[in-house]
Amino acid sequence: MSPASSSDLRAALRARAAELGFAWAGFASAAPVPRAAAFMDWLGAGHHAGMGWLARAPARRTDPGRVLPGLGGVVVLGWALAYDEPDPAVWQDPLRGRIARFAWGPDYHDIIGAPLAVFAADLARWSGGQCRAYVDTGPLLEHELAWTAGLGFLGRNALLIHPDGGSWLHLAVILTTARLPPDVPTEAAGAVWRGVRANGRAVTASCGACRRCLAACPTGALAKPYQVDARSCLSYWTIESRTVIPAECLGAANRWVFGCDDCQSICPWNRRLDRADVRPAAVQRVPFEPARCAPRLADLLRMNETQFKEIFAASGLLRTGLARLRRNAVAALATPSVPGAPDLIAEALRHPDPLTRAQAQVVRLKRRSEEEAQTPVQA
Ligand code: B12
Ligand code: SF4
Ligand code: SF4
Repeated sequence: MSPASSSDLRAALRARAAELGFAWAGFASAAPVPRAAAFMDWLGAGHHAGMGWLARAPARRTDPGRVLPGLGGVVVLGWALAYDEPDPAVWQDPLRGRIARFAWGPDYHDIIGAPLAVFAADLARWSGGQCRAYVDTGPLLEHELAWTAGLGFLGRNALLIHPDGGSWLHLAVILTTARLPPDVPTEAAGAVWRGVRANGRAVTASCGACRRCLAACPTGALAKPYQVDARSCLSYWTIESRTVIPAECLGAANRWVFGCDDCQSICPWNRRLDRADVRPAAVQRVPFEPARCAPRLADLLRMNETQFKEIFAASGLLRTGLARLRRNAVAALATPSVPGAPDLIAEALRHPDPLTRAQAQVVRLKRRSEEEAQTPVQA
């Protein structure tokens, strides 16, 4: 099949995306993104922390036409996920770490990669144009492209929120030389979201007066709403950073050992997937498995490579590696309520891996200074 007009092509692409399991599809303009200045300000303020790759050729990142010369249009796809609620007895257990939901199942880059490749091949064949497809790793501002493609609005938690499914989603972007007219950004489509009604009331696609995520962030990384200061974000420290996690990001960190969901699990938009009347047809369910989703901190400290690869088979944690996961487990020992933490810290201080020892040192000093601050001064 080869659609005759650009509107036929858009319709055929939407249908193909749905067949392949994508919950949402939209089309963004080939022009530079509207809020490029906000990205530049973010970089200028140093909010990208050690992610130097974000600051490399920033003008390219804000202008997809520089990534694919002759760009005619941008397709943005959303992959929706629904997660089982964690077992409270396991999740609240102070001896266990917490893994962010997106990493509970197989690596999302792999899950989305295969259907995305099929989609891009169909687009190239139908249009006769060139295509480049990305999930997460392209030199692109995926939020901006998703917003301009009408896939949702940007929340104060700095995540893309689809009004029918919340923020538990992943984005994929396909740049193409085929001419594809853009959709309308979500807010511009009207304050009331496409006629969806909750309990008979109109739903406005925005955060409104809500500020829950700002209060829920344990480290103050959302001091400036709509943008994350990665220098304080636990997701940055536990996934991206290769160095010791600094003392100021420990303690209140809720035992997160890979990523962090505090600014998402609090968000009222993330209850939408529970509602059969609004949730999209294509939603992949991910189960809660204690060993993969909330492993014991002591187990992480003592785990060897074979056990790591077995427990976290096909998971995104494999990219970060055991050494950094162990560092994160040691960092979680700064949480005051972890029973037996001093013994585990002592064990970590003797570990052969230098990163583990260095992190243990930071945790030990932090705990000691907190204990000293609490000790009454003798007259
Ligand atoms: C770098 C990065 C990070 C960094 C920085 C996070 C960030 N929000 O910028 C760190 C390591 C901290 C991170 C963490 C996470 N990430 Co991340 N990350 C990225 C990546 C690779 C680039 C993001 C980027 O360019 N940030 C720079 C900022 C400035 O860009 P921006 O958010 O688009 O900024 C715009 C807005 O701030 C807007 N703006 C500015 N002011 C204002 C004011 C108003 C009123 C409005 C409306 C807008 C607005 O303009 C800016 C310019 O475009 C993207 C993939 C990609 N290539 O885009 C994934 C991506 C954003 N991450 C993703 C995920 C899942 C996560 C985590 C949830 C993982 C986890 N559970 O731990 C956390 C969430 C943290 C958070 N609250 O954002 C998903 C998000 C899906 C979604 N629903 O939005 C993405 C899209 C990857 C994917 N393909 O699925 N991530
Ligand atoms: S991921 Fe965690 S630390 Fe980062 S902004 Fe969200 S709540 Fe804050
Ligand atoms: S918690 Fe509230 S303020 Fe934060 S993103 Fe969700 S709706 Fe917006």
